[in-house]
Amino acid sequence: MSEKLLVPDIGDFDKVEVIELLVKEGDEIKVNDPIVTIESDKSSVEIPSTISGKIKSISIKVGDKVSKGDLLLNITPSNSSKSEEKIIPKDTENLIKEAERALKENEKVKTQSQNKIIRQEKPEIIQVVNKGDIDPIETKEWLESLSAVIEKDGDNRAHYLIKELMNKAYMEGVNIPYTQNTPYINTIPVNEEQKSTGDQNVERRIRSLIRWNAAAMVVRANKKFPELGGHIGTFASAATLYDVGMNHFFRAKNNNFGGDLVYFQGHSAPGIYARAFLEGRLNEKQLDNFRQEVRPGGLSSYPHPWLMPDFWQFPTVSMGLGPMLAIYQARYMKYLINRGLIKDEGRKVWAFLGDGEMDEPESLGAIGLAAREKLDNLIFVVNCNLQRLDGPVRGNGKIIQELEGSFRGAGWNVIKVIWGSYWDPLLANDKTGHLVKVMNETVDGEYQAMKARDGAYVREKFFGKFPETRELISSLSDKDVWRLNRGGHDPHKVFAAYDKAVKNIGSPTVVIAKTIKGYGMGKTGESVNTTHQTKKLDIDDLLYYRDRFDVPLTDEQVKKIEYYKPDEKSIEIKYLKERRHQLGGFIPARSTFAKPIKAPSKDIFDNMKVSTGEKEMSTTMALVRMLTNLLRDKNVAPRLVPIIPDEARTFGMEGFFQKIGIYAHEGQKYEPEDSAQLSSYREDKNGQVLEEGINEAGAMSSWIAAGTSYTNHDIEMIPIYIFYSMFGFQRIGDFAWAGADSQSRGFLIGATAGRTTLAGEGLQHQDGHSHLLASTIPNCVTYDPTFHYELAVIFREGLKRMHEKRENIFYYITTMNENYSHPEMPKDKNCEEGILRGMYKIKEFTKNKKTKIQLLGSGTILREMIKGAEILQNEYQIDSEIWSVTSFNELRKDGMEVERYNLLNPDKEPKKSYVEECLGQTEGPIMAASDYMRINSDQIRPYVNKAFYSLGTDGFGRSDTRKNLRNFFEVDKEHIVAYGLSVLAKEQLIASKYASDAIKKYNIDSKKPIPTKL
Ligand SMILES: Cc1ncc(C[n+]2csc(CCOP(=O)(O)OP(=O)(O)O)c2C)c(N)n1
Ligand SMILES: [Mg+2]
Repeated sequence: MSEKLLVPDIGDFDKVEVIELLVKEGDEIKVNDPIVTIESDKSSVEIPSTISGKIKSISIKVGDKVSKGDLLLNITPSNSSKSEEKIIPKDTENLIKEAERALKENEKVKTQSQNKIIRQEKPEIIQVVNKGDIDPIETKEWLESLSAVIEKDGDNRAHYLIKELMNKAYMEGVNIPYTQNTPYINTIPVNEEQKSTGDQNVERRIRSLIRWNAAAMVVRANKKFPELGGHIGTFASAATLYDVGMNHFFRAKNNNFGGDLVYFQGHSAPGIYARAFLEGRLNEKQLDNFRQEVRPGGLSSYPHPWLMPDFWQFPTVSMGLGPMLAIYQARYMKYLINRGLIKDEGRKVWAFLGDGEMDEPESLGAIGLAAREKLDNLIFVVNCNLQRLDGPVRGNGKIIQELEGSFRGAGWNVIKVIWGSYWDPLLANDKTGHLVKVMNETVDGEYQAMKARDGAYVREKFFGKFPETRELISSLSDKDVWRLNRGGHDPHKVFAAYDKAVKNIGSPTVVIAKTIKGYGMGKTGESVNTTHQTKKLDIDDLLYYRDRFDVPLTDEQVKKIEYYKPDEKSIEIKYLKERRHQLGGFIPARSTFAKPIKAPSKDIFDNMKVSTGEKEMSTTMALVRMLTNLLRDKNVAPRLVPIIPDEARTFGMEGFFQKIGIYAHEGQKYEPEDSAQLSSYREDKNGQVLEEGINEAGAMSSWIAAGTSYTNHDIEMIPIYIFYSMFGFQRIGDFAWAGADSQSRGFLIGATAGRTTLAGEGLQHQDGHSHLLASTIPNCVTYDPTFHYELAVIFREGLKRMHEKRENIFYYITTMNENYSHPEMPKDKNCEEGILRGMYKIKEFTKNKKTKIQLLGSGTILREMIKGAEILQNEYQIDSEIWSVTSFNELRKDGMEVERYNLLNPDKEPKKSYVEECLGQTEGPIMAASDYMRINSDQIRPYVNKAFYSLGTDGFGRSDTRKNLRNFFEVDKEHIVAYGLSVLAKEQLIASKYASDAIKKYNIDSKKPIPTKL
């Protein structure tokens, strides 16, 4: 007799290709041996055998498409497979022994404790005996005393006594920390719950329609184009959490109020669209274009202000960014209030987060700051559905308890919403404490499994743990047991939690709500490990979902997956609109009423257009000078937000401490050590500098908050975040991307830039690629200026474009710490235009009128170019034109656009790229160099119809002097001369011996490996 091995449940996938056969007929296989590899468009997996035996026949071949239930193999089971089952492996044997031993121990404790309890005289409340309680009677006496205190003198007195006891214990040497955790029950006692004034029946109906439409839009989109994807499970679990907020708490921006700011969890987007549909803000056609944004009118997959600029405010879907951005948003709101730039209207920042998301280091990374800064305008709602994408968040533990400990330890107000109202009577009747004990001891893996089963299972596995708990539900049917709801799905509990959260003063609040992933999705989607990726529901699932939430659609309509929108005059629509009307309008909505900032007059920058003469300075210093000048401009000064992560002294900005002060919400409570000094460390409640400490991610979050002030606070601000360039994009690239999506406007200054310009610091500090990283962001405008006047022209234009004309771009400018003198700005009338477009001719060497080379230099390496050109002219009779390239990135953007135009318009007169305009008519080959990787200058290679060579700093940095580093990376004047001659020889413009001689003369080792290999 043979047995059949079938394709097991492979989740969402259907017709998946077999790409590998790992067995052949006649093979002896064992259970778990891999049989075939199948591959979908997302992943490949092996299918293991569930039978031991000899393969009789194979029914599939490579290239076949298989689905669940298809036949893979016929196997003749081996006799041994049965006996195998009986053999208990050694490890298992030990485990069993250990478990039995533990059981016996438990028995012992139980009987001992029972004996002790029996000795008592019928106590009213029997304390559940905890393991390790050596004297339960004494415990009981203490607890009764505490109860008496609570009854007589109230909570505060009890709390005070406990605190004193803990202090005393500590002083007596009991050095065991106490937990930050409370029992696994709701934080707000039933008698303290604020009741909602809403009509619960109507709200439930509205919520059901939102649930339905959210699921329908995902299913419809995927029916049309299965590649589109989408999520049902996240919103299904969070619907109540959002709805209570939407109906009662989130206040919109309008003429009278600045608006609460809500960070929606990215994967909940369908639910937010579904509500907007009922509100009449989106139509069916738009819902049908979910995730189809290429043609205008589609809805973005997730919250993306760039793609839906009137709707979404905050990009949150890269998990972990939302929590941090929200914290810094709340902090920035207080900054604006304390600086007197906006009114204090009691606005709140709400952030909705996933429990899996809390594992991102960024998620918890700034909670200390939120507490320290007393951000009582901040409310986190963590949706604890106990699952993330692959499985449980904490199968063996309890995510809610873990988060409670972290947040309370950091100083937050913690509100746990674990159990729904149906549990209230059970908890009230839990006189023995056994129910709370089970709640405490059940791990999340079990909680999840229970919700994937049914009431009978819960009765047995949860309540069945003790006779007392079994008894508690003896009068409930399995259906009733199944209905015992989780707190996050209970609008009463959620309302009470939000009510407490918004009234809390002096600390941020986290609402930790327990829910079910895929709530209501039934067997295919509720609480199962694959819930997250469910984007298709079959007809039975849809019918179940309709019935589960009483959606008034016929079977036919369900089969067509129709949306449901009640009539405008229906109670539901009227109610929903009225609620939003009361709360000031619709949410989310993105708008701006900020006034532009007039760019400062040219003369503010004039002193940067004259030569510095003998005076040497770095571009970082020039920048600080310029900022100091700007602080004198009455329009610009108050709007500047200098942001520095503990490097003000490195950049020479300590002068700002006194001048404009460091923002500190509590002012300065101490006399600083350096109080006598001019640039003494000065903290101030209305300080202007955001001194972020060693915290680039936080600093970038502040920059984003300030850069989007124009929409979130209706005031245009000019954030200038100055950082070590190496710790910029490379460190916080994802935040920069989110900042771009958010349409942030402002300056990022990569200071101490350049692989060879920041000398001694070494490999992890020396940046030779930040421009390339910046170039990946479409709306980031980048510059690598050499001279102070270039910086001035660029900066002024930036102010104008971003803050006067309100273009949604941001600037990345590198500045260096090498000191040199800066020349006067060339008088050429096209110079400014050239600086801004990316290159201009800065110098020409024409003495010899024979052979010529075009030299392009950027940043500090431009100066090596100029020095090299002097040598070429004086020692080798080579003329040259020197071009200062302020931005290879900008040149490339222009080149791409022009090239594309020419290709799309073959019949028209071709346009010239700016690079071609500059270099097209010039004489000689081109050699470019920068303090960045060669690919930086190579970007313009396609747009020059000439021989093009580039030098750059590819490879790991290392500490040494600038001179040695430039020699090592071959971007010093000597290499420029030698390579320049070699280029000319290659182009057959001079004899090769000149190049060979120069290589010898400058001791250039032609056998040295390229620095990328060193
Ligand atoms: C930085 C980042 N990594 C990975 C993902 C992919 N991803 C999307 S949702 C998800 C699971 C989310 O789980 P959880 O935070 O618990 O949210 P839930 O959907 O359960 O509410 C993952 C891993 C992402 N969006 N962002
Ligand atoms: Mg989750």
